Amino acid sequence: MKIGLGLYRHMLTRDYYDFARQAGCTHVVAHLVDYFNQATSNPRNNQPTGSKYDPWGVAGDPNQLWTTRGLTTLRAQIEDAGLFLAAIENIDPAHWHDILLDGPQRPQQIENVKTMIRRLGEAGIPVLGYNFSLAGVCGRVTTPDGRGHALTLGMDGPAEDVPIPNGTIWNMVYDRNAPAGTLPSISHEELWRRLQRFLEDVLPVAEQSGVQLAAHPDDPPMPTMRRQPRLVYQPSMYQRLLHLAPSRCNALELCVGTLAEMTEGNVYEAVDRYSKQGKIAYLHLRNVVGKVPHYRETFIDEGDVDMLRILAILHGNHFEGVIIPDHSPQMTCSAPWHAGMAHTLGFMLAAKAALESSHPLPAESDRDTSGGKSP
Ligand SMILES: [Mn+2]
Repeated sequence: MKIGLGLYRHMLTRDYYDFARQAGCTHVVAHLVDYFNQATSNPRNNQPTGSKYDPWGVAGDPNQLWTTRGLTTLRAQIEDAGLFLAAIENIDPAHWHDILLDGPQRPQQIENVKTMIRRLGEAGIPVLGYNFSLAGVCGRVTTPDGRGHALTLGMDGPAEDVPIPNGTIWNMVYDRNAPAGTLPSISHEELWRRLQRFLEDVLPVAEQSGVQLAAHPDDPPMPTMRRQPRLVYQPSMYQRLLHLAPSRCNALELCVGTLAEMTEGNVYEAVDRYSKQGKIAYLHLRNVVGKVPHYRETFIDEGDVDMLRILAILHGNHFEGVIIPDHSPQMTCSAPWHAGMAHTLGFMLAAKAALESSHPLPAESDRDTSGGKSP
């Protein structure tokens, strides 16, 4: 396993790369969507939060796709800092809202996604994380209920009171001039059909480009949020997603915290099952207490999940991919995001060292270990 750090768009700077190296990372996962754009209730020194029904921010420019040059420059800057760029996480709602909505711009937006996948391949970036969701990451509340009164996120019950307004998708505003009104509810089967069409349309380009598509589960994993269905809200539903479009490029952005919030199944069995299949492109690590619709995010060393057991399963299944911290509660200091990430990364480094010293994998010299070295 390799240890990385996820950086939001405004964090794609040398200072943050140096911080990642100092904290022991070899890899970076980069977000190009600016979740915080023009947001009122979404501070930049935390994960994107919004509030229970307030969106994160305003989506990007529909006419500005990621360019090969921009991606290549980003990769070079990260490598210049001594790190590898493992993945780009998430597609801008401005570029694919009508794929999610099955709207009139869908054909053009399928071309958008194909173009961006080709450009990722040209830039040598091997993974695109995505989250096929209408409501997106929403319905959560921030409370000072973490250890030591840390501010943390969770659910205080279902989020069905306020449907999604027109012009909003994936918890971001893509059309500020949309007519008043709300999105009509659709069925679970309709959403699965949209996902299948999407995968069938773009996976051939992903295969040609050498780019894996990696699906995040629905966070929070409720059957519905804001009166819209969700796809992967139980661990077994990841298997349905894999069966939907068999391809080496149909893979998972497995989120341990989200799986732990699910009401069925077992997070250890799920990590074992999907890592044995070789289907985890990269992994989010986060601990929680409780399950939907009542849970809260915790520090990595507390909570319901035995993180050493999760990492031992991955190690035992020879998982070679990148693991990044997901979210952390806010630590009380002048740099809450940095402190939370450094705390999580220290735990991950110690666990990795303990696993590798007590259970070294066989034939280490025969395996590709280049990810552990600087480029
Ligand atoms: Mn996650």
